[in-house]
Amino acid sequence: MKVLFLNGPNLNLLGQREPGIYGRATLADIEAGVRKRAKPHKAKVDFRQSNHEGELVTWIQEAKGKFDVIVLNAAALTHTSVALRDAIAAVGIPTIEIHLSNTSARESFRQKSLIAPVCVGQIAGFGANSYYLAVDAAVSVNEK
Ligand code: CA2
Repeated sequence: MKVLFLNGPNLNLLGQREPGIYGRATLADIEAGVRKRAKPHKAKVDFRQSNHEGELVTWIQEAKGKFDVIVLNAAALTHTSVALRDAIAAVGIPTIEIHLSNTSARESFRQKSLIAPVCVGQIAGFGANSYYLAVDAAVSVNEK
C-alpha cells in the first residue's frame, strides 16, 4: 500500500517556533517517525511539504492511480481552501485530515475545516503522534 503525506504552509518551520502549540519535533523528525511506523505494515510512504496551495492541489491530482490513501495536514489552508477540498473530492482517494494541535479547542477561525466533509476522518491534538496514528488509520482505511 502507498500513502501520500502532504503538509501545507509553514509546517517547514516546525521545531523552530511555537513549541508550546506544535511541539519540538521538526518535520524531518516527524517524517522519520512516520517511516518507522509504516515499516511493519510494509506501507510505502511519500512525504512532502509545500507553502503553495496550487502545488498541493497538483500533488493531490497526480496521486490518482499512484496512492491508496492521502494523509493531509493542510495547515492554515484547512480553514480557507475550496481548491483543496475540490481536489480531494475529484480524485476520490480516501483522505485523512490531521493536525498537530486540537483545532476545535483553538480560535474560532480554526474550528471550521473546509476539507473535513470530503475526508474519511480526522486526527487532531496529539502533536507528532497525530501523524503516527494516521499511519495506522491509513492501513485500516485501506483494508476496508
Ligand atoms: O495543528 C496543526 O497541525 C495546524 O494544521 C497547524 C497550522 C495551523 O494553521 C492550523 O490551524 C492547525 C499552522 C502550521 C504552522 O506551523 C508553525 C510551526 C512553527 C512556527 C509557526 C507555525
